Amino acid sequence: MLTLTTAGESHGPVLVAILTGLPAGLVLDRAAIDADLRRRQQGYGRSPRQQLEQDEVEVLAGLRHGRTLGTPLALVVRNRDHKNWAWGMSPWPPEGEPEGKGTKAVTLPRPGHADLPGAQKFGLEDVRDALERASARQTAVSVAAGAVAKALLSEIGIAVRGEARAEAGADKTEVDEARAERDTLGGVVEVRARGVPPGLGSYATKEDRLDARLAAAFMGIQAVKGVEIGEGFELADLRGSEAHDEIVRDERGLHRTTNRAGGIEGGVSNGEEIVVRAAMKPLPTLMQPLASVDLETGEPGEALVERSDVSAVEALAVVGEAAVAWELARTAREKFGGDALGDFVAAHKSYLERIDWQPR
Ligand code: EPS
Repeated sequence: MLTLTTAGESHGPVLVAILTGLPAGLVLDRAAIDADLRRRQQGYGRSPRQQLEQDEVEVLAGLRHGRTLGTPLALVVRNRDHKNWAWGMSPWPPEGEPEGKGTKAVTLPRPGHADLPGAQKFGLEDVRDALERASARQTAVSVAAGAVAKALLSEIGIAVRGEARAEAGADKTEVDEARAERDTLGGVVEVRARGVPPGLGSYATKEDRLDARLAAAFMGIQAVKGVEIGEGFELADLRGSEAHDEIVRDERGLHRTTNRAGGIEGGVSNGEEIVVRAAMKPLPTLMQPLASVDLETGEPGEALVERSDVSAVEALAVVGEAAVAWELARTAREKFGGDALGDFVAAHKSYLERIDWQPR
C-alpha cells in the first residue's frame, strides 16, 4: 500500500511529506520534481508570496543516489517566507519582543475559509491556528509527492496531465479586472491520465471505487467544490442510448468509440483515458472584505484582509494532476504489488498479456 502523510503550516518553517510503500529501485529526477513545484507557483493571478517562495524539494530519507530504498521517503519543501514570521509562527514559545508578521491574534474570520468552523471545532482564540494549516500552501509538498507518483506511473506507461480550462480564473483580462475590483475568481481544471489499463480500482466496496477515490482526492484540495468524471453532470440529460461508450475490438484490443464515462465504469478503469474535472470556488481572502463578526467582542466587523491570490486556478491544475497521479499510483501498487520496481513492472506486463488491451 502507498500512503502519504503531510504536515506543515503556511508560514511555518517547512512542509513535510512522508511517502510509504514505494517499490525499491525507482529512479527519481530532482529536476522533474522541482519543475512541477515551479509549475504550481506560476499562473496568472498569484499572490506576491510566490515571488518570495522558490519551491524546491529536499529529500531527508528513503533515497540513496537517486533511487528509492523501499523505505519511507521523507520530502521537505521550505517556506522561505517563514523568516518574516519567525516570532509569530515559532513552533516553541517565542523569545524576545514580538516582531514580524503573525504577532496579533486574528479574530475576524473570512467567509469561505476554514477560519470560523476551524476555530469553533478546535476551540481556538486566534483564527491563525486554523488558517495556517487550512491554507493551500500545503499543496506544494503534495505536488512533490505527486511528482514521485508520476515517476512510478511512467514505469508502466501512464502519463497524467492537468490543465486549467478557459474559464474566468484562467483568463488574464478577467484576472486583471477582478484584481482592480479587489475581488477574486475561481474556475475549472481538467486532469487526464493516458495509458491507464483496465482494472484499476474495484466495485467490491465503495472505498475501492476509482471514481470515488479520485473525487475524494480532488475534494481534498483547498477550494474545490465540485468534481465530475467524464461527461459527469451532462450525462444526466442524455438517454442511455446516447450516454454509454460502445465496445469495439481493433488492433489494440478491446476499446471504446467514445469516452463519455471518462475511463471509469463501475468504479474500475476501463482502458480509456481517465478524465476528471473540478470546480474551484473564488478564493475567500478579499481585499474588499465581506461581513464577519469579531470572535473576541461579538461585534460585527469586516473579515481579515491579508495578501492573497486573485486566482489560483492554474495552480489547482498542477495540484489536481498530483492528486490524480497519487491515487492512480496507489491503485496500481495495489494491483501490481512489487517490493522491487522490477516486480511491479513485470506484474503489469504479464497482466497486459492476459487481457485483450494495449494502450492507444
Ligand atoms: C492561501 C493564502 C495565500 C496564498 C497561499 C494560500 O497565502 P499568503 O497570504 O502567504 O500569500 O499565497 O498559497 C501559497 C502560499 C502557495 O504557495 O500556494 C490560503 O489561504 O489558502
